[in-house]
Amino acid sequence: TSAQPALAGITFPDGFIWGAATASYQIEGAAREDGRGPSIWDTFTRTPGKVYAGHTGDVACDHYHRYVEDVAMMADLGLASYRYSVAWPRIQPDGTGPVNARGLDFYDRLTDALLGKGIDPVVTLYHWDLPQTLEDRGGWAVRETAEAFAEYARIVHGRLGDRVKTWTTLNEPWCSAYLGYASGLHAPGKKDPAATFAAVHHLLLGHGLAARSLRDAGAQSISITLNPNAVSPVDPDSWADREAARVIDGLSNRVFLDPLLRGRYPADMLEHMARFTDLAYIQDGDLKTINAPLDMLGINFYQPTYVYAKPGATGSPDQPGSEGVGYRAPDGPVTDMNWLVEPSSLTRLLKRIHDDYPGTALLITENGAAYPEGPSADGAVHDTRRVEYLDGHLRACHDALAAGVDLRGYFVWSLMDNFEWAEGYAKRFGIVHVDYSTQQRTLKDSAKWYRDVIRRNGIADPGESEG
Ligand code: PNW
Repeated sequence: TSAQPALAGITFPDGFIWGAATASYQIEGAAREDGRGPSIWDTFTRTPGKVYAGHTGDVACDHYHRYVEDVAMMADLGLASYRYSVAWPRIQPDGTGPVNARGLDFYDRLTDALLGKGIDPVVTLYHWDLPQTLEDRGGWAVRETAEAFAEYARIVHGRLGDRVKTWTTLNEPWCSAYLGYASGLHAPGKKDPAATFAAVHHLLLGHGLAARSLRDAGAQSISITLNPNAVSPVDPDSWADREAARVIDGLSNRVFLDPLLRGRYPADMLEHMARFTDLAYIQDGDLKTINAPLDMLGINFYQPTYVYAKPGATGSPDQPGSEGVGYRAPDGPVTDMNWLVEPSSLTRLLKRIHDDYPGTALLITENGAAYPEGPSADGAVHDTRRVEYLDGHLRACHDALAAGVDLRGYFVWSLMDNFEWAEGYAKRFGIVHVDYSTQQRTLKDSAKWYRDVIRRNGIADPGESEG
């Protein structure tokens, strides 16, 4: 293997939460079972040309039938916490109206299985599987979806709230709005800038209304997970490059962070959105609702972005308003997604959020890397680069803690290989390998390494013997 740099061991604070994350559509399968209704991802995966090789989540990791075995595997890894998401179309097949008890039963069984092994569930209410009926009525571009989401949140909390302490409303609203309604790379596959910004607002409003439902129902910890863009200017000495970075920061980060944590849209973003929409969807009181108190902010982090001023450039299709911005291609090691590996950018991002939005407890709700390694002749999966990726990013978290950032825990993405959205099953993010023909799970070297990290609450000095 490659020469390891001589790094000292590190230890995390007592009570630092060690977890792993998944999402319903990516692992469950059982897409037509027990009364589940269709979601926008069922529709999207059946639209030719949208998903790699026509892959769908119909079977995925068959977790719906194998959750007992999967929870045992989590216990074997020593996870303190597991972040799963609830499929809205299992709970309300049409997005509103009648509740499907068999859908709730599944999450009830899963939650009990986790607690039975001493694993604390962190429940995400929306990880992208919107009931198709709601999309047919306008999806996140309309206010009714935000209102329906709050009702759905109340229903799920009503069933699980006696056992689930930590609730996350939305996963990565940037992806839902921009990949779903601007570039169309994700479901529902629209390319409509006006709908994109209406979706931003209604996702935020849905969060705020759901946070209120959850708070009223007595939920202990309420959060939202964002995927903040760790964007920097290619040339920090160039005013134009810094301006390009500020625009992308607004579109990606401040448009969510400011309403959530300061109760207002940034002035430059209001101006920007007004180029595409009339802003009439922002109603009196909405920002107060969106600014509901948060107990934690979830951060998903994968890679940094470097931008520069590029007059005349069309910008990024998933970012309406990024005209004139150039994106630098990765200029270092990349993962199988062609995402740049640069752990220091995570430290920088965490410090920035801590400085600009003080008093917010942070939680890494996803971090990980796609690499293709599968079982080798010895039966093991030697995913050395994933171990290095995770090692580097945990050290970056530790650096942020040392700088005073209130970081409460870390969830690796993902517990196991799964349906990677537009990439289908071609990209593997798991610390556990899944053989999709047999559904066999095999711990990769990274899973064994992570188990050791959890056990010692830190990373071993490479001089120390393992185990
Ligand atoms: C996140 N992008 O998705 C999601 O929360 C996970 O479900 C997903 O599997 C994971 O990261 C890995 O991709 C993203 O294009 C998908 O910038 C795409 C982007 C960002 C995050």
